[in-house]
Amino acid sequence: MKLDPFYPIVDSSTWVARLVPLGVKLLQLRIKDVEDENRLQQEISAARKVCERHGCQLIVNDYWQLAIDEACDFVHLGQEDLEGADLDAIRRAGLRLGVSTHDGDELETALSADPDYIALGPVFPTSSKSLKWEPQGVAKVTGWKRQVGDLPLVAIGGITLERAVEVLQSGADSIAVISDVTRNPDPEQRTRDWIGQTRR
Ligand code: TZP
Ligand code: MG
Repeated sequence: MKLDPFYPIVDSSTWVARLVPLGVKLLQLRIKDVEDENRLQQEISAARKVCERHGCQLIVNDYWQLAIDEACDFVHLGQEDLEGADLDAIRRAGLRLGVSTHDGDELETALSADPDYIALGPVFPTSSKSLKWEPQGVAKVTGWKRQVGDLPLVAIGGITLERAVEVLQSGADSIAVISDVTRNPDPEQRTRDWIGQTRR
């Protein structure tokens, strides 16, 4: 399976509606500040509709049951989510799975879940998430890619468009990015630039 090299992460269906029509083909909805189940479902459902209309694969962070209910494409889980998630149910529903990793032990745990991609981060310093791991650097991306072989590798953390070529050349199949797009003064133009400069 191939992943699009540009993998933006956004926190609302409003962002999905802004960016996906520009040609984004892979996107994660990562909602961290909503607890109301109905609202979460509405957000995921709205994102799903936009993605479906534009041929974009939708990855839902954390909310695997809602992702199944809304027939999304992927679920993305952190290490801490793996135990509480019904991985068989995710598979049976035909969804794919991505798992975050930050070190060798986590890579082993992630691989035992038989994921469809592995994410490694943070590659560079990031202010979008507080993490106990130091920036991993691009050499680690190369090492991870050697270990996962054909399994797609997503690099995340502090990656800007200016760093994208180096990260892809280091072995990443795809780059997940939050702030370089959503905190850019012109997120739409930045999205077009990412697509233009990364699409194979
Ligand atoms: N996981 C590891 S780094 C990170 C996440 C969610 C944040 C990435 O955001 P940014 O703004 O692209 O550095
Ligand atoms: Mg999580």
